[in-house]
Formats: sequence, structure tokens, C-alpha cells
Amino acid sequence: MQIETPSKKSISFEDFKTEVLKDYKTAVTSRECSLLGRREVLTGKAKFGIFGDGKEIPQLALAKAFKNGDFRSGYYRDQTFMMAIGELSIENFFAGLYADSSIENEPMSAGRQMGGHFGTHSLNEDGSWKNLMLQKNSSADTSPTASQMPRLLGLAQASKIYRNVDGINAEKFSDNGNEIAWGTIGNASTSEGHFWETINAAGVLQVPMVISVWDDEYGISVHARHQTTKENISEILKGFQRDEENKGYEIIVVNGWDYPALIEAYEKAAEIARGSHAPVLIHVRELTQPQGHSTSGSQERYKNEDRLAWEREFDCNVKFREWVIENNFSTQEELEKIDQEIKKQVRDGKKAAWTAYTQPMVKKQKELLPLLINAAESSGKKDAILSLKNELAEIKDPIKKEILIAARKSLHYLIGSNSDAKTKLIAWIDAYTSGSQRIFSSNLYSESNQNALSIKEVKPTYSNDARGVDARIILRDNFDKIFETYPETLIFGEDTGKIGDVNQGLEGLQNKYGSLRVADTGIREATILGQGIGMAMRGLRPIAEIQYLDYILYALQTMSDDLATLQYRTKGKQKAPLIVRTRGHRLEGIWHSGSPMGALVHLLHGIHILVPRNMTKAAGFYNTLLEADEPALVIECLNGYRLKEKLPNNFGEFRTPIGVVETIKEGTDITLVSYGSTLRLVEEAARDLEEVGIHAEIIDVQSLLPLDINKDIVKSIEKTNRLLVIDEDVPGGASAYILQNILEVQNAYLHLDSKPQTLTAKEHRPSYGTDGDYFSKPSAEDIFEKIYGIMNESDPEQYPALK
Ligand SMILES: Cc1ncc(C[n+]2csc(CCOP(=O)(O)OP(=O)(O)O)c2C)c(N)n1
Ligand SMILES: [Mg+2]
Repeated sequence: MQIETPSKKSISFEDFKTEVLKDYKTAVTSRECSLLGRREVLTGKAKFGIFGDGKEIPQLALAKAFKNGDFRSGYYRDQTFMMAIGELSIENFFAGLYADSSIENEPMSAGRQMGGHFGTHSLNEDGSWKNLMLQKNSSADTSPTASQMPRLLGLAQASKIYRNVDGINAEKFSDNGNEIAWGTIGNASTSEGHFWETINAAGVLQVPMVISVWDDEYGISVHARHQTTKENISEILKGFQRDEENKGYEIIVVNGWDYPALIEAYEKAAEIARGSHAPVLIHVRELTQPQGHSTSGSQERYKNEDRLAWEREFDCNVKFREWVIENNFSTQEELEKIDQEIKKQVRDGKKAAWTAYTQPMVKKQKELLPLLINAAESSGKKDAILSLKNELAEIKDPIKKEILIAARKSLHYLIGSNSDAKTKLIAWIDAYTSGSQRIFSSNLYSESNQNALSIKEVKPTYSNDARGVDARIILRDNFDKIFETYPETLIFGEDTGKIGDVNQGLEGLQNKYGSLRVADTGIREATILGQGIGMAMRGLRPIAEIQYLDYILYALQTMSDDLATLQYRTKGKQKAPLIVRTRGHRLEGIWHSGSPMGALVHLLHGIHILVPRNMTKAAGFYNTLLEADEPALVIECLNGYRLKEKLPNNFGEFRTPIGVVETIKEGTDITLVSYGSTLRLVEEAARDLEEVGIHAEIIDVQSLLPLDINKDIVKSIEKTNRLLVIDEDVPGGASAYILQNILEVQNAYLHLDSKPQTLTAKEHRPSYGTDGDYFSKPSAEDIFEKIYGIMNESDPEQYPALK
């Protein structure tokens, strides 16, 4: 018998039945995991649970349309999809719930993320790319609602670049740009700015992005009437609908319990997005939450009985089951049998996951107990140690923390004693602690041999008659060389394309390399960043330009939550070697001369933050970064583009090392540490100080994250015995961060004869105009006086008071 399937392709009834029953089993497995998962939390075996129950059926349809090479960028409801594409087993699901820190057991994040945060592995053990065309890909989820959206745009845009830019080796990443980036988002999260920014940008860019809105009418307890105009996201997006005259979106509305309609919707969406690269929005309505939002609350508090009854009736699994029986794919009895088998499978999988999670720690517990007994024997406080031991022995499935508490506390009772048993105990504690610490702290930065710190310095070279040119020329000629050498590089931002950026560091390059590689974007910093992240995750080398440093705050959430955590949250299984280019520090006015470096340093651990003092240094950083596999933020000096710099003759080759400081003036009396635009003022003050007999040594840190990896600053302080850190951030900002490193990491306090100090901008934003700048930021006079004051205090006879 032949039937007309939703795919409109005629396949045999038997084949279709097999597929339907496979889907049924996945839906039931997923639901059973959710039900048991909640129990695991309520009985205390897991901390928190957020599950995909009530969203199963549309995810089966999505999985059918999802092909190798495609990417998902979604959120915590998508367990059924992950199961359907074969990337999440029952054991993996429970390992995630328990926070199992083994990447083999918990491949999503090695227990670093809450359960329900999904990702696949893009990288081999050595950090190199896998062939992403041979697998189904999911970018690693983040918890902030809608934070998946900016990245989704870039994942989709990569297909457009691969389809339309020649010369890129796409083998591992694309087949002529046929890949779709599939987004998922909850109805309530469409209230976020990131959603709207991404929707508009994808419409403008016309990229193969299919975004599904899972609409269950609620965002935790808050109903759609408080979230969405007209309580209907597809209704209010109607203006985006494409038509004969205008490009735009295809918008599809479908009920989340209607299996055949869903399959048809997803097939249609895939055809449009793959073929024409038009974005598609699928509004999946009438979804439910059988167990409520998460384990931290109960929906009976905010849903009335009518709503709860409706949800029971329209539960997508219930409806699917009815459809399966009505259409003779199976019988009530057969399905009951399947249900029972699956219940058992899930129970068994759960048990296996618990055993795999707990066994290594039980082993450690067993190892430790005799060590504690021996240590007790050698201690004057035997009973205290034995009682710690007994408490530990009674714990059935101990976690690392409980084991280490017993071990480490026992050392309190061994202070002053010496014994073989104590030595053995200490060695055991140290080994277990450091091994465990790595489990939780590795991979913040790249650990491959392409990590940025391993790229060695290459100095710029100059011909004998090298002229001084406007510094922006150096950037431009270096970018030219970069685009010529690396076909996979592209740069985009506000005014980046046609005019070649506001300071013309890219002058003429759009004409040369085309408007896809040197591109103008809308004014939308978060999605400029997201474009970069997504494209970098698919093998391209994007440079995302943020026009001014002050405006990076719009992109900061995406940088901090997504880009900076990517390597860490996947334990090195995904990477986005994105370069973010911006310009800042000093010009004029509250929003064109900010230097919020402390804030950035604090929020962006995981990204290298580079602060070149001139454009040759900046160009050298770009060259270094393109050899590396890590993200970085490069802040050019806003007031430096028209200053003269000598023209190098090895463009594309010279490399500024990352994390290495440079002494730019030698001196014996005091060490001055600074970076970026401020250095020119520090140099000016230092020249004036020479005239009064003070010889300052100036160190340019060049790189704030990481900072002075060779600990060179302390070597200078050993000589000068005095330290002043100068910058344009607020008091206690980046200068305090630098000071902490010098004093605590480099132990410079051992060599200081004067109080270490900082000189910073005022607490407020810099006021407009030349005088505004003079009274807001440290001036050469401020710097001179501060240093003179330090010298006067140390030797008033040699340096009599200035005032
Ligand atoms: C930026 C941000 N704000 C708040 C939260 C807390 N939070 C987690 S889920 C959620 C509701 C999301 O609702 P919806 O998007 O409709 O997805 P659903 O859970 O209903 O599938 C909220 C407010 C968060 N994770 N991120
Ligand atoms: Mg919702």
C-alpha cells in the first residue's frame, strides 16, 4: 500500500510506519527522561532540572529536516531534538543532570553547564577542526535567554560566505553554502532585544536561518499578555513576510501537537532556506509544559485549572499517540508495550549513569580511608581524625568535595607532627586536588599548539629610506596583505565597507575584495559580535568591528556570556577564533573617549584583550591572531590614526607577541606601567622628569589579558624600587587589576621602597572638549607631579617639594 506522506514523496506504508514508530519511541524516551529527571532532583541526587517535556513533537520534525553540516543554536528545551539526531543518549541525559565531570559520560559540557545545555564536538583532541560536514552540529548553549540569537546569525551567514566567496577551503565546513542554521527560542524570550536585532539582521542579510519559536504561552509564570504585543509573535512579525517585490522572511505558523503538519512545515522551511538562503520563522503554537517550567517551582501557582486541563489534552505526546492509533500505525496494546519497554530502558540508563558518575569517587573514598586511619595513628588527636574518617565512610556516594573536606580537615589535627602517614596523606590530597581542579578549570583559553601565547614575535623591518606615514596607512596595507593571504578572513561593521572604516584603515579594500568580505553592517553591535562568533565556529576568520570602544557595551553580553566562555563551557570542544577590532581610549566627549578597561578585563576572561600603543603594534597583533585559534579584542588608539609612524616593509609577517610587555624607556628611579594612548603622555612626562634628574623606566603592558606572562615588570622594580601604574580608566579599574598582578603574582612588594600607586582618570565619564579631557583624564602635568611627589617623599633633599 502507498500512502501520501506529509513529505509528499511516496514511500511505502511500512517504511513510513517504521519512521513514525521510531519517532514515537524517541518522544516517549525523552518524556520519560524528563519525568525521571524531575524525580532525581526532588530526591536530591541532582541539583536542578529543566526539561524538554511538552516540546517533543516539533523537535522530531526539526530533526528530520536537519542535515549533516547544519548547525543548531538553541536553548534548554531541545533534548528531544538532540536525541533524535543521535547526539544525546539516556545516559548522557542523566550524566548532565548529575553534573558528571567526565566528558565521555557528559559530552555536552563535562558537567560545567546545567543539564539541558547542549552542544556537539567540533574539535579533535588536539584542538583542530573535525569535518563538520560529516556530523550534525549544535553550538553550545548558554543560559541567558535569547543569547543564542546573535550567534545564530553568524552560523547562518557562514553558508552565504561559503556559497559566494571564492578560494576558501570549505571541505570541512560547507557544501556550497547549503547548510542551515536552525535556531530555537521560547516565546517569552522573543521579548529580548537580541531576538529583534537578529531577526532584522537576518532579513537584511538574507541568510539560511530557520528560527523556531516554541510557544507555550508562558515564560516561567509570566503569561504572553505581558510578553508579546497581541500575544502573538508571528502576527506582529508579519511585516517581515517576503513577497514578490521584497525579500524578507517566510513565516510559518503550525500547532506543536500536529505531527504531519510539523513535518511539512519543517520540510518547507528547509527547502526555502537551503535553496534561496531566505530566512524562515516557524511559530510553533499550542505547546505545553507537563511538569511546569523547571524543578524550582510548581506551575499550579500560576496556571488555573482550565489551562492545566487544556495542557493535559493538548500535550503533544498525547496527541501524537492518538494520531498514531487513528492512522493505524500501531495499536493501544502495542504502544503500551513500547511504553513499558522504554520506561525500563530509561530506568536502566539512569542507573548506569549514576554508577558511572559515582564509581570514580567511591574509589577515591576507599583509597582515602586507610590513609586517614594511618594518619590518625600517628597523631596526638587520633579521635578527631577517626571521626572525620567515620563520617566519610558513612557517605554512600560521596562527591569530591566531601572526600576532600575529610582529607584536608584532618591536616588541621596533624599540625606540628611529622610522620610517613602524614606525608602520604598530603601527597594524596595534592594529587587529587590538582587533578580535580583541572577538571573544573581547564580550557578557559586554547590549549592547542595554536594558542595565541605560542605565536612568536616577528619584528617589523624597515628599508633604509622608510618614510613616516599616517599610521592608518600601516593598518590598511597590513589588512590588504591579510585579505590577500587568508581567503577565509572577512571584516564587517558600521562604515567598515564602502568608506573603509571611519578612520580609513580599510580604504579601498572593499573594491579589491568585494562587499561580502569587507562589509557594512547595520548599527547593531550585539549581532555584529554574533556574526563573528557564528562564522568563526564554522571555520571562517571573521574580524568584527565595533566602531568605538564606548559602544562595545551593546555587545558585551554576547562577548562575556558567549564568546568568552565558549572554550571553557565545552571543555575545549568548540572554538570561535574571532577577532574583535575597535578603537578607543582617548578622543573627546563622554562617549568617544571611554576606556572602561577594568570592566572589560573583569567580564572577558577567556578573550585576549590587547591594547597596542600604535598602529604598527596593532597590525602586528592582527598578524599574530590569524596564526592562532583564539578570540581576542584589539583596541586601537582612537587618537593615533593621523600620527606618523615609520612604514614597515614586511606587512602580514611582523607579529606582536601576546602577553609580553615592552620597556619603551629605560630608567633607574621609578617604574611607570601603562598602555595605549596614555603612554604618549607618560613619555612626555618622563622627558620633563629627566630635566629635573629623575630617570623613569616606562613599561608598555601591551596586553591586559593575559598580563605580563614573563613577569618582566618585577624585574624593573628590582632595579627602581618604585612603581606607578597610570591609565585612563576609573580609579580602581584596570590600574588596580595591573597592580594586583604586580604585587601579588610577581611579589614586587619585596622590592618596594615607596608605596605602590595608581594614577587614573576621574570617577566620572570624560567631559567634552580639550579642557574636559584635561580635567577628566591624567595629563602629562598630573603624571609629572605624581612621580615627582613620590621622589620628593623618598628623598626631600634631592627632590625638594614642587609646591
Ligand atoms: C536573560 C535572562 N533573564 C532571565 C532568565 C531566567 N529565565 C530562565 S527561563 C525563563 C523563561 C523563558 O521563557 P520562554 O522563553 O517562553 O521559554 P520556556 O521556558 O517557556 O520554554 C527565564 C525568565 C534567563 N535565563 N536569562
Ligand atoms: Mg514559554
